Formats: sequence, C-alpha cells, structure tokens
Amino acid sequence: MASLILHSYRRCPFAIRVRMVLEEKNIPYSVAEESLANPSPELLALHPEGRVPLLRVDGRAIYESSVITEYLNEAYPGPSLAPSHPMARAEMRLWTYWVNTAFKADLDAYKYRKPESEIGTLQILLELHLAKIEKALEASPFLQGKTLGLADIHVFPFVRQLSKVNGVDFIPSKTYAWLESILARPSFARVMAKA
Ligand SMILES: N[C@@H](CCC(=O)N[C@@H](CS)C(=O)NCC(=O)O)C(=O)O
Repeated sequence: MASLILHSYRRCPFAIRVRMVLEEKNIPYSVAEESLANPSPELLALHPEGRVPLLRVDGRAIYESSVITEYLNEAYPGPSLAPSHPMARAEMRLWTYWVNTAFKADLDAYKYRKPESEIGTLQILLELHLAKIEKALEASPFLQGKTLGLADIHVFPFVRQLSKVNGVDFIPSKTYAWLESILARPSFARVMAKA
C-alpha cells in the first residue's frame, strides 16, 4: 500500500476536506503539520505556491483539495463518496466550484468585516447562499442524496467557519442540522484529534 503523507494545517478548511475523506475511507496516513507563515522546504519544493493541503503518495505529490479528494475516492476501496452518474458528478463539481468562489468570497468579506459598511448586504448574500444549501437539503439529508459525499465534504468546512463567526444566527434549520450531523461523525472527531 502506498505511504501517504498529508501536508496540512489544522484550521485550513481545504485540508479538513482531505482529512475527512481519509478518515471516512479509513485510509492510513500521516500528517506533516505546516505553518502557513513558514512552510517547510518539502512543501515549497513540491507546491508552486507552498500551499496546503498537499498529499505525498510514495514519491509523487498532488495538491488542490478537490483533486486530492477525488483521487483518494477513486484510488481507495470502500463505498464511493461520489455519485456514479456523470451529470450528478458534474453537479458535485459545481457545488465545489460555487463554494470555492461565490460562497467563500462573501464569507471572507463578512468574516473580516470588509468593508464594515457592507455587512448588511453581505449577510443578505450569505443568506441567499445558505438558501441554496437549504433547498438541496429539503430533498435529501445530504447535498446529493442519502449518504455523505464529496459535495458535503467540500462545502461543510466553510459553513462551519460561518457558524463560528460571532453573532451569526441566520443559518437555516436544515443546514444547521446537516452541519451538526457532519461535525458529530467519528471521522470529524478523528480529524480534529489528529492534526
Ligand atoms: N485551492 C486550494 C486552496 C488552498 C489554500 O488556500 N490553502 C491555504 C490555507 S487554508 C494556504 O495554504 N495558504 C498559504 C498561502 O496561500 O501561502 C485548495 O483547494 O487546496
């Protein structure tokens, strides 16, 4: 079996995605905890921007969280975390694209209060984003069906970040319950324990 080393940073939402997949699929791995301000020479040699997460697989390296999660899902046995139908797989990648771009941009602006005068508008934008998640969860307990999948794993670390911002009380009920159910999984407990 390949030896896996994940260059990670405990609080990084992108690294949490990868660690969730490793834990959900019970894949053995070790963590090289990085400092974002002072990345290791190994990371700098393997990643053009010195970012985490980066996964070393024997002598090779891959980065970009969703590239890593899809690789792990395909390369390792156990129930797949991706839907089998090509259209559903495309929709899974659209969830990822959307959270990486629109949701994250508004979340970061809201979190860092930039600009302060726009907080009300940013909250409305975030409420619209959350309504998209809530709508999906009206049809099924997870974003793409009955079981946890890569769409959930890619989206939840950012909803978790929002839930931790002081005074945020506008996460709709199904989205909140979905988040709580993921945070209560043994895999997430292991992710948090093993940084
Ligand atoms: N698109 C990348 C984003 C990774 C990313 O931005 N990681 C942050 C930590 S959460 C990082 O390494 N920042 C350090 C830097 O940009 O120099 C992914 O999906 O893996």
